[in-house]
Amino acid sequence: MHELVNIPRERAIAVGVGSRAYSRDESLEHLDELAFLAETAGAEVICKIYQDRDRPDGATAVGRGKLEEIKEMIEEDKIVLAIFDDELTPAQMRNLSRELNIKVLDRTGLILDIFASRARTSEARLQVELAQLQYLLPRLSRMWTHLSKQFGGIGSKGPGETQIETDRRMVRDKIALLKEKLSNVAVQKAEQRKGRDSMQRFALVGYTNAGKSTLMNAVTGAEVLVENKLFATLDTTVRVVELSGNDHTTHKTVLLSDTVGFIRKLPTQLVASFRGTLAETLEADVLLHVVDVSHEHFRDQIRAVTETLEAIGAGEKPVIMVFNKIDALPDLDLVHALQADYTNSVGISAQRGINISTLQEMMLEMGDDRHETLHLLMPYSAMKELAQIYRIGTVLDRKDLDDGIELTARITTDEARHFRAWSVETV
Ligand SMILES: Nc1nc2c(ncn2[C@@H]2O[C@H](COP(=O)(O)OP(=O)(O)OP(=O)(O)O)[C@@H](O)[C@H]2O)c(=O)[nH]1
Ligand SMILES: [Mg+2]
Repeated sequence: MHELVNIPRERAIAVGVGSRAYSRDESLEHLDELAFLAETAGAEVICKIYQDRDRPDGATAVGRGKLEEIKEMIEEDKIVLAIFDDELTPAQMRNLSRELNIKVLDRTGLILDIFASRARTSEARLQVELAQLQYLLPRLSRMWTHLSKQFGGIGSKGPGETQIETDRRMVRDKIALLKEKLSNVAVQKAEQRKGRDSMQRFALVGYTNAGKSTLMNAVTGAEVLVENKLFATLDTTVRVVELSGNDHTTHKTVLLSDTVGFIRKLPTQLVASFRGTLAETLEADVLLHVVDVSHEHFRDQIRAVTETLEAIGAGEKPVIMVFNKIDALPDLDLVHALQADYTNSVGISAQRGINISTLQEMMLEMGDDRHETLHLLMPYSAMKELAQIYRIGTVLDRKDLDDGIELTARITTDEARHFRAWSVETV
């Protein structure tokens, strides 16, 4: 396991503020999740505090009285870090830092921190850096406006303003540079994917900690990092999976990808920056939505995942609902009820290997209208086209006959039209 250096076991307080958008229960659960996030980042959450309000206070998020209470707790418990659920405005952040006199973070800042310390591949690092700068940019500008107002005379620029312009330009230049680097990576990855386009693609999606990587390992024998931590996975792993039915007559080779998990209130900068990592999900033919049914609030998690999928433009894809961790349930009543609600679903335990073969059979039966199997008789003069099929498709069978090459190949429907002239009936 990697040591997290950003927040080394700092004693922290987690603060939640109600709003009309969520019920009290929901807000309290969000606060628990915030504490879990903080623990993942390496902090030690000493206490949690919650205030019911219609909306957060404009200046300090919590009200005056609550602020005093927090100050006392900080004093008594030697707390060095305050983490607020939801995003703080630059003004709130500034006021709270001054009032509490300790480090202040908000949910977005915390998630960005975790991502920054867990990013391993160069693509993930670039993506996190981009998200961090985009988070910083508006804060940078607003933080400085009061200065320029204070110092700037009528019609002339204040010293603050020149400084902010320089800073902003530097951040913007860096953002542009990162975007360019990322688009180069995207081109390379798209090139790599081309050769695999002959296979149907399945993507694991789901709330963080639902068990996606455990399932990936169970199905493919890959060794993806599994941890009881949020955001254990930040990159995408793709593996070839051979699926065969019980009767061994049906057979299909597909691709399965495992990627970063979702969480509610996922910072929009992060989602946008992670497009590269999410490319496999965006281009998948079928999504396997993994749900931790042993989690008390799994229905909220399903909703958060569905909303994120819609936000990234993957809301219309066919989905198999995979209800995981059934081994942790007292009985199977819940799973049966869920299976009645979701037609295309299965209850499994990725960890114990329960019902994995049922899931594989569902994947096998999942229709694939993007690909077709061609049976061709190609003349020996069509060597160029033959090579093309090898490059873009999967050759399932080949016989070199006197009058040409008999070929069975799996290929995208889009490409298939170029070869249909040589189609023959199978025997
Ligand atoms: N009881 C039980 N625990 C499971 C099962 N599957 C996974 N887990 C546990 O759930 C935790 C998270 O598993 P991961 O596979 O890392 O989850 P993930 O969805 O990949 O999480 P992120 O990569 O962080 O988004 C680990 O502690 C696993 O051991 C299961 O079927 N039953
Ligand atoms: Mg994972």
